[in-house]
Amino acid sequence: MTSYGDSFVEALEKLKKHASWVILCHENPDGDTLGSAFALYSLGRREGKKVSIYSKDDRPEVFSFFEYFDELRSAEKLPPDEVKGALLVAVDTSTEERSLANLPELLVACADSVNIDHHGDNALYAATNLVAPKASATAEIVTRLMEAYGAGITRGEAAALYTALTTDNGSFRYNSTSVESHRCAEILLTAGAVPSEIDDRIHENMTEDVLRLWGAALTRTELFAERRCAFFWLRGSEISAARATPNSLDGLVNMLMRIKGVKVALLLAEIGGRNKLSVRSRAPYSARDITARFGGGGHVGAAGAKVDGDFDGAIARVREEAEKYVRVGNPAGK
Ligand SMILES: [Mn+2]
Repeated sequence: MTSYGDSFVEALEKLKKHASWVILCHENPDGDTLGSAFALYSLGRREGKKVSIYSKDDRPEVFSFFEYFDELRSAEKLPPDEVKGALLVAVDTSTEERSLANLPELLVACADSVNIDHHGDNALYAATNLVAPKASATAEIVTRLMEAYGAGITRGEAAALYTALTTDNGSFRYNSTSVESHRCAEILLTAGAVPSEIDDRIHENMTEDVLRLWGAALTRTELFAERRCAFFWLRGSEISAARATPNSLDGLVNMLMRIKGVKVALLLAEIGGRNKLSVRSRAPYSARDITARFGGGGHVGAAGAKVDGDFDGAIARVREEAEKYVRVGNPAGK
């Protein structure tokens, strides 16, 4: 079973008790928030509950193989009446800002709320906060919740959860991967998830233009701070010319970690008019501490932020802050 403690039991009781669930994914939804949400959505439907899923941003097509994919609705805000009498379930969402724009209002209007997440900097904004920073994906927690729920896990739910798990822990390669990650994989494979099929959908699915876009980024790799930092960037014009979605850049920043000796990897991409910074790190450095300098956050080893200002200014600031951080700031990391 599990060692998630009282909040796990509480979340489970609330899921069982409420006849209506409103499931919320984080902005720019990724595999983990979507896979976890769709698995819960499917369980709710099987249990005869009234369920809905929302996210601020559009659904990435790469996950279109999820059952009920078309049921996800994009909304900047929800009318509070929409959550009246319902259990609000936020998945993989560390802060209220990453959810729908009026989450604080929805938290007041709903019958009850559960926040299921694995970000160590989660702001604990719900009535029940089931937050497990050691989990390599929110999907690990949801897998255990579904197991404990006692209604089984269907093949479709297993595929969604396995996708969530493997996209968040880098196909079981990142240092977040644990015995529990593999135990969850065992549960999901037993329930019918097929890893090779899922990997084909997620990774062997790039357009030629996006592959060349990755190439453009890789070609301009810069190393600094005694080659401990690696950095590249992509302009909005390049991203739109390749018809790339934010999800088609997933995993790109990790390529920099393949360079021998690199401890901090940084990608700055101009997406939807914002300068999006993605950072990866290995000990003793903390990606989260670097992104915190720009008002962002995430995990110790993987974090993100939005950098204000024009793109060229943002490039300069990222380089400067990362260099300062690695050379003089917090070299002990966390
Ligand atoms: Mn996650």
